[in-house]
Order: sequence, then structure tokens, then C-alpha cells
Amino acid sequence: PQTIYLADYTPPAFLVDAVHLTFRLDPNATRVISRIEFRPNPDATSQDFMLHGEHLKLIWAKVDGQDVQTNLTGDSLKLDVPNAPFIWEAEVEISPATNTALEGLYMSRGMYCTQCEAEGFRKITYYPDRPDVMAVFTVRIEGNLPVLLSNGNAVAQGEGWAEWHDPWPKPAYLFALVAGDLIAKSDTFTTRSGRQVDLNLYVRPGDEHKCDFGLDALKRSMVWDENFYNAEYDLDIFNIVAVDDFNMGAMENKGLNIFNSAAVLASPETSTDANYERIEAIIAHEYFHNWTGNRITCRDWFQLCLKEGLTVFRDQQFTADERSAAVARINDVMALRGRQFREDNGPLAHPVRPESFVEINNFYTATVYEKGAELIRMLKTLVGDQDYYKALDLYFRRHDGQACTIEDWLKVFEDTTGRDLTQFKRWYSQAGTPRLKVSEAFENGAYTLTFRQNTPPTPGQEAKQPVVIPIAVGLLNPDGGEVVETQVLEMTEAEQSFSFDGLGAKPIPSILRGFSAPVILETDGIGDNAAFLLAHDTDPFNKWESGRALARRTLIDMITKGAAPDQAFLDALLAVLRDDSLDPAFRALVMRLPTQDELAQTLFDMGHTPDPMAIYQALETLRQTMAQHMQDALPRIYAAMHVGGSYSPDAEAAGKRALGNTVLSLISLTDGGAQAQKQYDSADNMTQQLAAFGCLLNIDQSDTATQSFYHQWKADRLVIDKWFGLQISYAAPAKAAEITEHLTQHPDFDWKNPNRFRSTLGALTGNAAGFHHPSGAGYDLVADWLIRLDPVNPQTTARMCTAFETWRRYDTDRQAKMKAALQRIADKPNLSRDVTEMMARILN
Ligand code: HT7
Ligand code: ZN
Repeated sequence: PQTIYLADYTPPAFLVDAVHLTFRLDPNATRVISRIEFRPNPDATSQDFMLHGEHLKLIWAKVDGQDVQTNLTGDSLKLDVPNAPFIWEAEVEISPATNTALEGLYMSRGMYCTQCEAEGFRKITYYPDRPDVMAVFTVRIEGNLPVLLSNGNAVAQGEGWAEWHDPWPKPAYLFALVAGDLIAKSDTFTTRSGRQVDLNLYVRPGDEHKCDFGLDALKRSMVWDENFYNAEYDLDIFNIVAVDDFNMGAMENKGLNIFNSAAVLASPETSTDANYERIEAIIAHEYFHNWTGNRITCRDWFQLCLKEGLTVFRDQQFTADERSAAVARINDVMALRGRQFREDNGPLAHPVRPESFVEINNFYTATVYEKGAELIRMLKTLVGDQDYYKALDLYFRRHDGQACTIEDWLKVFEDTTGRDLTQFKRWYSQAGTPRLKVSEAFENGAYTLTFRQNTPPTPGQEAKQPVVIPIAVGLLNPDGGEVVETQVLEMTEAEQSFSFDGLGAKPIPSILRGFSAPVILETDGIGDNAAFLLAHDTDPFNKWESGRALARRTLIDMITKGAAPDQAFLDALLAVLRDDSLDPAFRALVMRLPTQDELAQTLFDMGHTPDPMAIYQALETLRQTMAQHMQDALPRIYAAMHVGGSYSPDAEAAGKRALGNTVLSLISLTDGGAQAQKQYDSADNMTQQLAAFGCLLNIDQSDTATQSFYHQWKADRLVIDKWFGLQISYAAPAKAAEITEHLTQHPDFDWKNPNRFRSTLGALTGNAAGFHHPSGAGYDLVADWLIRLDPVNPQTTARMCTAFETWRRYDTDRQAKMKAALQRIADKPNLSRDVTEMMARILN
């Protein structure tokens, strides 16, 4: 397959002013008639007219009304055209019903639906399918279905047809069409300047009761974007559609967002607090794209972080504002470390702005999204809040209606602040997670912190240069008071010292407060302050981080030295658990132990070969020890976390349930599951039912609960996804592959549905000890299924290949087994471009 390079970018030869599309819907033979107004691009460097097109049956084509014989070469169409404005018309036939890749126009349980990002529009009709070609779309849909939707405003409709017009020029990846037997739950929103917007959430009949939260989250997002970014909505309608078959979470098509049902539908009985929180964040994310992505889009796909990093940052800000900022930040960092640090440490490491790709779908990664968001956060920390919002104002004014680059983005900050961001830009081009080592000195009342930064080599990038690191630091005195409030130190050199004068005693530093930069901080050079900071730090992130460091150390000592769980750690944890002045959600986070994957990476970084079974055993032992050590305190806290009244997903109630369920999981380790059974039987919401179900599965693969849960929920696909997933997540290492295999034979295992596939095979790859069991059964089963899924849905297959990205961490036996599984996938004839690229990079 061909590699595409950022350095090869050239502007489009022709621009598009207007697009008219007519869809005659038919499951196996949809006709798409296009009329596209082209004109030469004055900035073009070539005059070659080229249209993308994949899996299209061309019926006819005309240029300025004259039939043309086209030159079809692979996935594109080339033609000699006048060097003047002209009209292209064509009719193509496509087959939505057989489109299982879920890209382009496809069908999901009788409903027509599109997914065009990144390069799906070319599966709908011939078009310059690149984001720097922005055009005004008018769409007519003909089909015998009650609901016919496209982007923009509704222009006209009749029996079996509808017309839509989107006045905002947009790239083809933001095109959308939905048609089906759907029901709308509706609301309205009045923008700050008085525009009345109709809000509709379209769902299948039967899902109407799962819409209220999504609509409420949408309205809150609309207000928030007006308040913080002066960003107002710009159409008369904002439609959201829930679809069951979808490769990712959601898609920000202009005026017609399409959501994976799992990312929008919610009811107390069927959705957990975590589901509600995720739905709120995704609704906000997609809505915020209206400005950061749609009004201002990307020049090319290498600039993906321009819209995704910024929009993730904005949705993180929203969550922090709507819920607890401290808890939100801890959750963001856990996700970053769990997915992005893992990626940055392995064969798939790539810069936030990659410089080449084979299949762009493989670059919708944690690095582009989550690390991309961290770069925006650092910029904001460096320039300060006021200049950040000034720069954003300028960005919106200067670039509205344009397709931009990271250079445009940084220039806005340079022009606003007068700063030179040349060095900061390295964050966009250098892959890998910087290691930041710190040491200290105290003399004559002056306290000096010395930092050394180093970024390890990553594929294709051996040598790294120093990056700009904003290090937020506060100093505490030995009795726990704060002597120096948070200051941001701006590190630019490979090694750099910062001094604080006039101190009466040697302080205890709290470094990288709020996780001010996406680096790995190594504090061996400043002594052991973790227990002190867990007790005294005023920065909630570092307070949590200190607890995490203590837990990690205890576990590493148990694994590498056969040590017993550290009593001091257990006492410190118990003190936090009992401290009613602390937010329950925060306490629940402190009680959470590091993941198996995090421990494996830590051990690997320390020069050990991680043994997944030893890691699993250490975590089991520590949990059991915690349950005994805290036994007396647990019933009171469990009772105190009881939330009365009807269910509400708000942060306070959810925090109480989170801590209550954490405590329940410990209680169930000493009471044989009696309390969990009680909670399971009396739960009136999914958060409590599922947590109790998990406890019961953890004690033994409780058949009774498994059966009763299934029979209660068998009609609800989203709950049955949880049912598949939980049984596998809680499976003992030796049984995980077998249980997964057994579940893949269940009549409800609809493997072509990405949610079901992920909740089953994805749960196995997430059960680290099960996936890495020495038998190799986990590797084999996952490889078998990836081989089977690839011809059906390459995008979802390729994403799941990341389960193998850590293969080089492990012992030779596991490495050989994983490599064999990978090789088996790589050797499959006719492997998709997506998976071919993933295999090449992972095996490299
Ligand atoms: N911009 C979207 C990214 C995306 C996507 C979404 C659904 C299915 C396939 C997709 N390919 C790329 C989602 C977002 O970041 O908001
Ligand atoms: Zn996005």
C-alpha cells in the first residue's frame, strides 16, 4: 500500500462552490446523482483534475452537460477538464445493505446511515474527498421511510422525499444522511443572540425513554460554549441520531451528529454513572466540533490534532466545570497514561502530528486525541487564561470558514502573546513521553530543584531535542502548611535549576501539580515524600498521585521481592477512606489500585520482565489484605454512601455510589458476597446492579446472577453488551479465553456489531492476566477473531490490533506466541490496508 507524506501536500487543483446530491434509496442499489460546481483553484500548483471514488458503479458522467468517457484508475478518476469553472454531473450506484465496513452509506438494522470521516465520502460518489475542499451542500433524499435527514436546515419535504440545505461550506467528511423509521424526542434552545434552534434526538421506537439526558447535556454544552468561547450555534436545527452499528463513539457531521447508541442513550435502569459521564462528554465533544472542526477544519489529515486535540481539551474543560475539576483531571490523566503512554512507549508511537500514514483511520489515536489535548492545556498554562481566550477569539475570527494547519494555530498564539513558539512546536513533531528527573538542594534558606529531561527513542526518531515543559510546583513546610503556592516553572533546557529563597526549613516539594505536562516524573532524587503528600498536599491531583505512587511501590515490592503489603500504605489508605471531609468520588479514586497494564509497564521501565500472573496475584493479595485491614471501617462508610430518593446521575450522587461500590467490593471479599447479593436484589439503577453483579462474578463465576441478569435484560442490547463484557473482565486468568470462546457461541454474539465485538473480544484483551495467560489461548482466540472480522470491518479490526502493541515487554515464550499470532494475521491473504499497516508497525 501507498504511504502518504505530510511533506507532499499540494493544494487542490479545483475548488468546489456548490454540491447538489440526490439519493434514491434502495438497500442494494441506491442511486446517487451529483451535480458539482468546480472552479480552478488560483493557488493550485497543478491542473490535474482528480476525483476520489471507491466501490462505486458509475452509470454516467457529464462535464458541462456533455457525456464524458472517464479514466478510472483504482480508487480515483482522472479527466481532462477546461481550466475554467465547469459543472460535473454523475450518477453512481452503491449497495448500503452489503456495506459492513460501516464507512460511506450503510445500513444498520433497517436504517440508512453514513460515516464519512475520514475518507468515507468517496464510497458515496466521485468527489475531491479531502478536507481542504469546502462546499455548500444541497441534498434531496428519496425513500419510503418516515424520517429522511441530512445536514443543515430542512428546505422542503413531501411523501417519500425531503430536501436539505447546509449554508455553511464544509468538507465532504462532514456530510451525513440518515433515513429510517425513527422517533424524535425534541426540545428547543435559544442562542445568546436570540436564534431559536430545534433540537431533536432521533432513536428507534422503544428507545424514547433514553433521550432526556442526552438532550439536557446538549443544551448545557450549547450554553457552556457561548459562555467560555463565545461560540454560538449557527443553524435552525441540531439533530442527533442514535445508531446501533458504529465504529466509534460519535461523529460531528454539520447539524446532524450521528452517535453510537452506547454513547447517547441513557436511562437509570440501564446505564451506569460512568455511562452518563461518558455520554455527557461525547455530546459536548461533538457539539464543540461545530466550531473547532466544522467552522474551522483541517487542511489535511496530518492536522487531525488541530480539531481533535482542541476539542478533547474543550470537552475536558466542560466536564471539569460541570462536575468536580479534581476528579475530572485525575480521570483524564488515568486515561492518558493507560492508553497514550502505552502507545508512546511501543511500536505504534507517533507524533501528535504524524508525518506519514498508509491508512488515516489508524491515526485516530490516543496520541492525536489525548496527548493533543495535553498540548493545548500546556499552551494555556504557559500563556495564562486571559491570553488563551484572546488567542482563541483571534483563531475563530481569523480562520472562520478555512481549512487550517498547526502552523496557523500556533501563529494565533504568537500574534496574541508575542511569544516565540518554535520550541513548543516540537511537542507536535516529536513522539515519545519525556522522562523528567528531579533532584534537590537546600542551603542558606534557598531551595533548588534541578530537572533533567530526556525523551527515549521512538520508531523512526532516534534523537530527541528538549521540549518546553511547564512544571507547576508548590512547596509545603514539614508540618504540612503551604509555604510557596503553585508556580509554573518553564523548563526549556535539557537540564535546568529553579531556586526558591528565604525559606526557614527545607520544604517538601509538590511537583507537576495538576499534571501540568504529559511527562513521566522520576522523583528518586528527592527522597520519599509520597505518604506526606498524600496526607497534606493541597493540590488534589498530587494528593491522589502520591497515593498512587505508594500503591505502585507496594505492589512492585510484592512482585519483585515477595514483600508483604506495606502496613504504612494500608494505614494511609484507610485514613483517606475515613476522611469524611474529602469528596467521596476522590476517595474512590484513591482507593483504586494501579492497573495490571500500568504495573507491567512500570516493571518493564525498571528493567524487569513483567510476569502478568505475578502482577495479577499481587493485586489479588493486596485487595484481600485491604479488605481485612479496613474491615471494621467498611460498613459505616458503605451505609453513609447510601443515596436515597430517585436516581440522579449528578456528580455528587455518582461520587457517593462510586465510593459505596468500592467499599462493597472490599466487603464482598470477606462476607462471601452476602452484601453484594443484597445490593443486587434491591438495586433500582444499573450502577448499583452492575457493581454488585461484578462482586458476585469476582467471588465465583456466579451462575445464578449471570442467568438472572441475562433474563432481566435480554431485550436491551446495550445492557447485554455489559453482560458479555463483565463475565470476561472478571474471569480468572486460566478461564478467560475459554469463557470468551464460549460466549462467542452465544446466540446473542452478533460479531458484526462493533459494540458486541468490543464488549467480548475487547474485554478479553482488557483482562491482562487472561489475555497473557501462558497457555497463549488468549492470543490465539483474539487473532482468530481479528482474522475473521478484517474482511467485514477493517477499521474496528485495526483498532483492536493495539492489544498486541506491548508484545516486546514480555518474556521470550510470550513474545514468541504473540509474534506467531501477529504473523498469522499478517499472512492472511487480502488483508485490509488498515490491518496491513498495523501489522507492519507492530511487528517492526
Ligand atoms: N471526528 C470523529 C472521528 C471519526 C469517527 C467517528 C465515528 C466513526 C468513524 C470515525 N472515524 C473518525 C469523532 C470525533 O472525534 O469526534
Ligand atoms: Zn472529535
